[in-house]
Amino acid sequence: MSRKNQTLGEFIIENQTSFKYTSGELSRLINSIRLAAKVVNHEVNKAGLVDILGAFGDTNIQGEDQQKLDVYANEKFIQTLTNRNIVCGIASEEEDHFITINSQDENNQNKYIVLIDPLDGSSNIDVNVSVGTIFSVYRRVTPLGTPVILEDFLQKGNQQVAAGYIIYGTSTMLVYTTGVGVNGFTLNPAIGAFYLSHPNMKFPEDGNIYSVNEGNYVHFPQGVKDYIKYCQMEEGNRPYTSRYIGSLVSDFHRNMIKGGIYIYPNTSKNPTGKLRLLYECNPMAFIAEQANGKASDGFTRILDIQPTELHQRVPFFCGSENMVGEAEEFMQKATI
Ligand code: AHM
Ligand code: MG
Repeated sequence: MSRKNQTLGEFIIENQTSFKYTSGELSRLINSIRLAAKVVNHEVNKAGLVDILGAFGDTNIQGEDQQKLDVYANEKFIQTLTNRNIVCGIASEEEDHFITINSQDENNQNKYIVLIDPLDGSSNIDVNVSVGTIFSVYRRVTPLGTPVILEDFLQKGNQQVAAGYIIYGTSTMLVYTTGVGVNGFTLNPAIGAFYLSHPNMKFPEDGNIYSVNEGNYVHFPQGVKDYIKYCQMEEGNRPYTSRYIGSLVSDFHRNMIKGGIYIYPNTSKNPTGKLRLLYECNPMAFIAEQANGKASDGFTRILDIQPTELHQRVPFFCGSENMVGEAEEFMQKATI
């Protein structure tokens, strides 16, 4: 159930019973992500003032060390999830190893683990272009009250309980799914509340936007080169238009609203692609599928890939169902 003008807090409470596992723990988890998002948003919005307040890495006027925003975001999300004692483990793009929480406490009955990319597309910050946070939630597979192990994190994407992203853009939005559709909430900065602005988001089945870093064209596999040429041909509703922000969350968000495909393929420079399976591709793939879209590595469904490493990379094709399907056909044909 959802209605416009509902706040995220109200939505979480009203929809708690539609979660698969209803102990209230997942609601508290989403609530703490909401809180950290607001704190990080505040800091991201000040990024343009670095020349006035001091550059990152410098000491600010209060004598405090300025931090890089991705490091700051990482700390805030980890702190919030740890302080509220909500999860038993966290893995982050910013950390080499996963973090165990209250591992010695056998009374720790927390069952969720979180994987997070605290600030994705961070090369865009200095130039005032949108960035995002991506998160993914699983139930642990090892027994409650024991320290988490790598196996808890290396689960297939189809086991996700929740996933979402925060986009720090012209407006700040939190978009998430718990496996019953996708809902988007926009922050009203005047009062610090997220309001349901985009209920039940869906990818159009088809679209005319392709998002890929064409600067890498010569390094792309033949199937992707052929697909791009197809996008550029004058037939049907083609040529398509090209839009590439270089910030996965923003490119994905636009494509979900307007219809389009995002591609980050393997290249001769990055033979397994650039994006990370566990905290970039899996959460976005879960959201995409919940919004009638599709996500693949060019051949296989992203959510069915068995992870083998925490920071594993995969090629990523994601967006409107028909467009991803067509791109896959080009990939297949090129291997024959
Ligand atoms: P990051 O995790 O280092 O920020 O990299 C991920 C980002 C994505 O948001 C974006 O789509 C992609 O890298 C852009 O890469 P490129 O500059 O190679 O096109
Ligand atoms: Mg990233």
